[in-house]
Amino acid sequence: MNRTLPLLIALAACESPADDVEDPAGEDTDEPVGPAGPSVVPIPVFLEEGDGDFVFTADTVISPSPGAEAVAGLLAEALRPSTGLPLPVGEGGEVVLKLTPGLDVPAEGYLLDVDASGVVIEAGDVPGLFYGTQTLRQLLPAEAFGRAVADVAWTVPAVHVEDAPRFGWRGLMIDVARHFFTVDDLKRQIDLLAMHKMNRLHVHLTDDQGWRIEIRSWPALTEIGGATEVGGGPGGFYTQEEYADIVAYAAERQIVVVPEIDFPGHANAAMASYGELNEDGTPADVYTGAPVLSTPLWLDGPPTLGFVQDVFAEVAAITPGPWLHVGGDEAVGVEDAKYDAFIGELQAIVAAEGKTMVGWDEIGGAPLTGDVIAQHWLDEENVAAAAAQGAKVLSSPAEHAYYDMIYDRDAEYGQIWAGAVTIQDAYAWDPVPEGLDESQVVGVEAALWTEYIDDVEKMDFMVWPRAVGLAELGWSPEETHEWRAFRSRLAADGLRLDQLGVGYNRRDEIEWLE
Ligand code: TNX
Repeated sequence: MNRTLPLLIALAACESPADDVEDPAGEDTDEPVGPAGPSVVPIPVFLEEGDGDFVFTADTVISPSPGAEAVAGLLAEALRPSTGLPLPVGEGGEVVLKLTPGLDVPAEGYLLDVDASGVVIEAGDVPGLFYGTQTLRQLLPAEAFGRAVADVAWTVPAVHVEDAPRFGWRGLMIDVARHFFTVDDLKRQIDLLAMHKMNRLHVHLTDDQGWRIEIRSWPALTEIGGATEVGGGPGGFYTQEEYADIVAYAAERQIVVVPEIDFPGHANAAMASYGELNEDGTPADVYTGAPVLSTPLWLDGPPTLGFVQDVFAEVAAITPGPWLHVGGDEAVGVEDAKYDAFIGELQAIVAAEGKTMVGWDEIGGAPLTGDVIAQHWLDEENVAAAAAQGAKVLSSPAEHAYYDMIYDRDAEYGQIWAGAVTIQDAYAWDPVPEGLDESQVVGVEAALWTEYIDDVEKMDFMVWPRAVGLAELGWSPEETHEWRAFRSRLAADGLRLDQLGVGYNRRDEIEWLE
């Protein structure tokens, strides 16, 4: 088993990142391909332009079929502030959202037709319908994403689109433990994910530096563990009601929230909250440093297993989604046999809650049974071991999908242990690990670890536009994956991010538009 700890040998902050960091900005100086008609990101499976266009006016009505009302409501809400149009939802309108159970399109897929007389989006499931409306928003001028009324013609080109995702899991992980982020901060990222057809938000809720979710049977976890963060700030936590609010907001936007409680490593915040979780019976010191500490749970402690069970029972109760992430990474100093046995306990706990266990790739070194997802971040051997035991794989290789990594040597903050991750690096990689079959891969996920990310501006800058590349990698067919063409789509998407006020990195790999 390989449970290496790269951070201990890594440089942490990056005042002066290593000189051998690659800077591919100069590698590809060719003009981007295009402009080639509508710039929808992720690029749809099939898009054909027709003649003419449809124009949204003060008379336009959005008409949902039964079951499509919520999606229609969200579309109207999204378009009213920028268009200033009333856009009522009702019968007999020009913009038709048709939910047709049994329609012959893949899960989350949709058909979209626009001509001069109107728009028809049809799907077999609600997510598909929602994604059809996201494509429609992107076919409008970028100003449609603004928050104030813009004086432009709300024209949609005539198109026929057939679309469905390559992978079922297109996610972003946000570490709210190293630095705390508010409910509204997460909702804002949820909006940005949803417009790019991403469908998972993985929240890293616990770590050495903080515990962020209320557990009613163990209140000191948030009273003590919730009151710290990297750098000594006040930290914070979500009450169960606040967490449910995040989950519901995400669900309306077809995003499943995946909660992570990281055990057995990274458990210092819990151990600082309760003396009985420590071998010497006294609470551990709180930890507010940035470097990874990875204090493991006292696995032989009499209350430990009951504690772990209580935590997952409460988290499962506020998790309508099918997944519980148990961490499992960097259990430094834990003997293999104890680690393996503990992973076995976690599998039983998660199964008893009726959920599927997700863990970082180290879990591949332990015996796995049943439905498990191993999240590849570091070690291909662990991934192969997990897959050989029938586990599915979620691809988050640090050198492409860790957005706490710097973009380049000019970066003012960020990690460098996995190298620089340029926009191209975030886009151009194979989500199917060597030796695995695509059917063994559930999808892709980026990770924003927040040791050095302490505000929303930094979060925006590190996540965007890299996550646009990931979104396309997770959604669009492999044959469409072409960096030069993506560059022009991304430039167009930059205009949308501008409208939304996202402080993304306008790095010169892309010829950004004004
Ligand atoms: C490794 S990725 C970690 C995290 C750190 C991250 C920083 C993983 C499962 N563990 O604890 O925050 O690197 O890049």
